[in-house]
Amino acid sequence: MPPSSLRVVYAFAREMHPKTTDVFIQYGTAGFRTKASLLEHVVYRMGLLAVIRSRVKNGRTIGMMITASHNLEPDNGVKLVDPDGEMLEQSWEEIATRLANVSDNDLESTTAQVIKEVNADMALKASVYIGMDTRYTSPRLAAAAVHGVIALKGTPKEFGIVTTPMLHYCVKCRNDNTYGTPTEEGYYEKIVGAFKNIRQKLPVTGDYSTTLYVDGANGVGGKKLNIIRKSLDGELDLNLYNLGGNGGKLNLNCGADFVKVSQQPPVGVEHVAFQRVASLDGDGDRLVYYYLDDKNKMHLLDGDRIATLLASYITQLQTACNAPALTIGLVQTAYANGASTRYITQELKIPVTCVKTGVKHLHHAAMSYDIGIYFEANGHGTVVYSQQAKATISKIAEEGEPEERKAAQLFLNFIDMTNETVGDAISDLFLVETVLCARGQNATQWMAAYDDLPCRQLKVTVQDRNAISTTDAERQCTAPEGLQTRIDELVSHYTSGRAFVRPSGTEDVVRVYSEADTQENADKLAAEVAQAVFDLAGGVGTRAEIPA
Ligand code: NG1
Ligand code: ZN
Repeated sequence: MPPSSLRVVYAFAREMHPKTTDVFIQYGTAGFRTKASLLEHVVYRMGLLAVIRSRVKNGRTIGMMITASHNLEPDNGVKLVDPDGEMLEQSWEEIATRLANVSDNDLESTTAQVIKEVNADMALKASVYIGMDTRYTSPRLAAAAVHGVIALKGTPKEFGIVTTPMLHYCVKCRNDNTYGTPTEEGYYEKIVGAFKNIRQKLPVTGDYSTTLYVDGANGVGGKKLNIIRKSLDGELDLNLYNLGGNGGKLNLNCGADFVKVSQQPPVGVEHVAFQRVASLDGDGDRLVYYYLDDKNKMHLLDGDRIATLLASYITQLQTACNAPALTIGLVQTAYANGASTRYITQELKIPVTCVKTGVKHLHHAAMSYDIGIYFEANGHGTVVYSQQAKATISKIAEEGEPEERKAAQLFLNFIDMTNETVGDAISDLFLVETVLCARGQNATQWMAAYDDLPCRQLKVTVQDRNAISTTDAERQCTAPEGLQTRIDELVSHYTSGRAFVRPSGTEDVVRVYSEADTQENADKLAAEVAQAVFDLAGGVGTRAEIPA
C-alpha cells in the first residue's frame, strides 16, 4: 500500500472518530477500558492496528472485542485477540498505547511509523473479527472498529453481540479449522454437543441434581445460555435470572465480580436453601458458584474451587486412561486463597505456579504443562492441552484396553467441551456440571474439599498508582520505600495472615488483598494495609479504603 493511501486514516479520524480528549489511556490487563465516551477514537485506532497485526501474521485473522467485562454500564473497552485466540502479544501493548494517544494530526505519520517498525507487508490481505457485549455504547464503538479496519483496506467481519470467549473461539477456528467452525452455531455444536455426549455416558447419580440457577449479570452470557437452554433436552434444567429485562442493570449488584468481591448473593435471583447458583460476569468469561444455607449464609465456590474440582477430576481421568507420562500443573495468582494452594499441592499433589494478575500470564504458564489448568480466584480460567496430550489420549481411545478406551473417550469429550482459547463461563459451567454429575455431588459436598481462609479485597485511590511497584508475582512491593516493611509488620500480628498490594490494570486504583484466620481479622488487616498505602503512596481524598 503506497503511503499516500494512509491519508484516509487521517480523514476518517477527523471526520468520524476525532480524538476529543487529552486523557492518557493505557493498554492494560484487559486492553483499553474506561468511560465509553472517551473511547471512540481509541477503538477506531485499534481497528487500524488489528489490520497491521493481521498482515504481520501473514493475513491470519485478528479479533477485536468491545467490552468492559464486569465494569458498570457507563464504561466500555476494547481488546485485541491474536490468531490462536489468545491475548495480544505483550510487546504490542506499547504500540497500541502509542497509537491510541497521538493527536489526530500525528495519526497518519504514527501509523506509517508503526507499519515500518513491525515490518508489515501492506499488500497482504487482512481479516478482523469484531464482537461486542450488550452495552448501549457498544454498537457505536463496533462501527468505529469497522471504520479503522476499512481505512487500511482490511476485511472486517462483525459477529454482533457475543460473549468474549465466543469471539476468541471464532478467531482460533478461523485460523485453525481443526479446532471447530468459526460461528456462534459452531461454538454451540462443539461445546454443548460435547456436554450432551458426556451426559449419554454418565448417568445422573447420587446427590447431584440437574437443576441449576444462573445469575446472568444482565449481560450477554445469560442471553446465550437462554439459547442453549432450549437444546439441552432436560440434561440440565437451567433457571435463568438477570437476563437484562425488567430494568436490571448490567453488573449492578449482580454477576460474578459482585458476588466474589462483596461476598454477597446477587439481587434478582430467587433464593432456595442449598440450591447451587452459577454467577457469570457481564461478558461471559468469568464464573463463580454459590449457595445459601438454611440460615441464609452465603457459601462461595470461586475460581480456586473450580480449578481444584477440575484438576482433581482430570487427574482421575488421566489415571483411568493410563497416561501417567502427561504432566499436569495448575496456575494461580496471588489472589488465590491460601487454603486452595495448600489443598492442591498437599492433597492433590499437583504442582502450582503463581504468576502476575492477567490472563495472558496464566495462559502462558499453563502451556508449559501437557495439561495446564489456570484460574484466577475471580472465576476466570480454563484448561489447555498440548498436542502431545491430545495425541496420547486419542491413541488410547482407539487402541487402549477396554476400560482405558472408555475413559479416554470421555476425556476427549471433556477436552471438546473446553474453550482452550480463554476463560469461558459457559464452557466452565458445563465442565463443572459434568464433574459434579460424575461424582454425584451437590454444592455442599463440593464445598467440603477444604475450608477457605477468610479474605478481603479493598481499593485505595492514590495520585499515581504506578508509584507502586511489585515483584515475586506481585506478592512483594518494591516501591514506595517502606511500604513492604509496613505490610510485613501488620501481617505479623495475625494468625495465617497474608496481604499484598498492586496497582490495578483496569481501574485507576491500588488493590489491597488480605487473608487471616477470621473474617474480622481479614477485614481489619485489609483496612490497616489500605491505610498504609494511603499514607505512603499518596492517598487521595479523606478515606483510605473503599470496598473493592
Ligand atoms: P485488575 O484491575 O488489574 O486487578 C482485574 C482482575 C484481573 C483480571 C482483569 C481483567 C482481580 C483482582 N483483578 O484486573 O484478575 O481479570 O480485571 O478483567 O480480580
Ligand atoms: Zn469478563
